[in-house]
Amino acid sequence: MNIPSRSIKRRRQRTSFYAIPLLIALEPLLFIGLMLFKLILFDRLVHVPNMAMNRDDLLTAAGTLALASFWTLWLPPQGRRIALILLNIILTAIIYADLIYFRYFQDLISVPVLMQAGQVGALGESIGSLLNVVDLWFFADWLLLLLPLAVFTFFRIRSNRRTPMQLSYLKPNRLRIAIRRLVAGIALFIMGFMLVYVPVHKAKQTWAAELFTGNWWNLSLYNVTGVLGFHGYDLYRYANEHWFQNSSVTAEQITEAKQWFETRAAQRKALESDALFGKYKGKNVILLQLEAFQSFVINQRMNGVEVTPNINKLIGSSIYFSNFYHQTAQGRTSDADLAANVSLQPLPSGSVFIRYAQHDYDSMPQTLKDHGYTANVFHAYDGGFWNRNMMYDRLGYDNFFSKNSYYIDEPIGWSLGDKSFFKQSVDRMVNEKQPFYSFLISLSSHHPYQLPKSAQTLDVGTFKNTMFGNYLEAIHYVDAAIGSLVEELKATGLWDQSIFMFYGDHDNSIREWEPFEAFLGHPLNETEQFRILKGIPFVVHLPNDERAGTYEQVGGQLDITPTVLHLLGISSADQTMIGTPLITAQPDKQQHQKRIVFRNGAFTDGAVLYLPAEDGLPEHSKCYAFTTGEEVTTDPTACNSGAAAARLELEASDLVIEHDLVKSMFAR
Ligand code: GP9
Ligand code: MN
Repeated sequence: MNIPSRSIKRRRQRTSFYAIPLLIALEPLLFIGLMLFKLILFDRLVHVPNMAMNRDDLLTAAGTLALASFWTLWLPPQGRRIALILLNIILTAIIYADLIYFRYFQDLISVPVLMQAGQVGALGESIGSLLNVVDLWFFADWLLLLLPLAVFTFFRIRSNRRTPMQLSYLKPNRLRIAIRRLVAGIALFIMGFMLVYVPVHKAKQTWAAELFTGNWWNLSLYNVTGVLGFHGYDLYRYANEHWFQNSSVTAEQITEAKQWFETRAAQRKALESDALFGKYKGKNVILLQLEAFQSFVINQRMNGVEVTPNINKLIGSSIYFSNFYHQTAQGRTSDADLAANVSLQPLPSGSVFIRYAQHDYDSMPQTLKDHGYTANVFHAYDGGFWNRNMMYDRLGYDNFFSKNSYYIDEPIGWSLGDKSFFKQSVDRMVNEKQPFYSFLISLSSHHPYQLPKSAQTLDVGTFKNTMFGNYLEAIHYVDAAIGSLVEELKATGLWDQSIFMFYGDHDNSIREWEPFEAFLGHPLNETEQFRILKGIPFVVHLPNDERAGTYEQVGGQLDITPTVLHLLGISSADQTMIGTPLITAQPDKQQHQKRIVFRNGAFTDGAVLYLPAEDGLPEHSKCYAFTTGEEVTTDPTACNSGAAAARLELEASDLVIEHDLVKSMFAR
């Protein structure tokens, strides 16, 4: 055997001093470069408006790749190469799966999606149409680089195994190599961490303060963290909520919740002898959820012109609840949807649609389907928003018609104008098997309420070009859209065959009271402010204009499903719901026992309004007379029992949602 001279050995060792770290870094850098190309390609192909990848996003993406691969630097050369090849294959598969999923659902795959079979299964039939030739770029490196590299590594390992002694002289001090690998790995980790942490932290401090708490859309997370960052966070979120958080629930808690829901169900059961129970059996149900539609605009005029002329007219032939309130929290539109269709309280943080879409619920669509109805939901926006694709599948709808199902022939705000949205939705309803339940979610009156010039038809005077003025214009437009919708339903003959209803989802997020006071013409005390902030219309039109009138009894979104089931004669005595029917033959009789509970613990029963203190101290809470707004001083305990009952309602609701106990509350 040829033993190299001492000087040759030294030269080789010197070369390896520089070459080894370089070699160590070269392959991960190549890996990061290749994967960055795929992430950019992904971003171009999904093409989310206002979210195109910029230079900062590119650095964040490089950071996530560094975090995914830093540990490979601790492995010996062949091991590192194999690990990087495997990592490339896995990450490419994830990115490409996301792309396919996005093309269908306008959303990214999350852990709950994978747990919910129906969701991914829906892709099956359309998979062919979701593939594109340009996608081959995702796999080009596999062919040109990885395959030859894998073959090379394979033969290298084999020859090394055969002649281990021949190369041994090349190995300088093993300890030194190990230290270099360790340092290189740690350096890459720190670099990756900083590249991800700094921009995410900056976003959280500025425009995306609620990014991780009240998250509403996977794509908004993607916009900050990139696709791999999103999956990292999604995994963490799932593990935290399902495995690490104290998820134990005691038998005593379950018994208390059971008793609570049984008592509420018994109240509904007692009303089954009511004359209106089942009076509208078999009728279609058309329910509209109107974006940011508050009730303070109803029956008001601007410079002599009615702000909501069509609704005012409709109220004349419908049941109008003038003391009806939204019960939403951070989950905004999705909370309203949950309240109205599931009759449970929203969570104190985040949205049930996002956090617990894999749990079971007693929902209006499913219950109606169990009674022979077809149930469809219509909303002309991206199906992934508020995790609707998943949640609607879970709630039992037959179809979710999202943005892809509509022609955007009247672009307004985020998407399609409500006029065209309603029109196109009715076109579908006409061909639907009856009886049906149609749930329509409008969008044109979404913050910041900026309508195209052609749709601004209300003279808002001094409010012109203010947020409040824009809001009034948007409301006026939505009112006109409802007017056309009612005409359309009458023309198709569906009007008399249906219970037609609408309600607002939440307030308009305008927090200064001056424009409200100027509009209403008087100053507003705390009770009035609360009632305006939470007040939304609830209008129910029954066939033949039956029972039309204005009803002052208090009600809230959680009462919508029980009200519908009552009219249709479907028992909800074994359903885990909080609300009670609002439309009964003798509504006044019920009034004294009705309590509308809000997420922060506030409540009203029509006599008092209890507002808990923001600092949580009971002595700072307020108890007002509901109608006069005067603080109740005669009886300091007037709100105490109601406040305690409100807390019990919220606790029972949270318990069944978070621990997936809805279906186990009643023996069925
Ligand atoms: C979007 C719409 C708006 O699909 O429902 O949601 P919001 O921002 O009002 O919660
Ligand atoms: Mn909304």
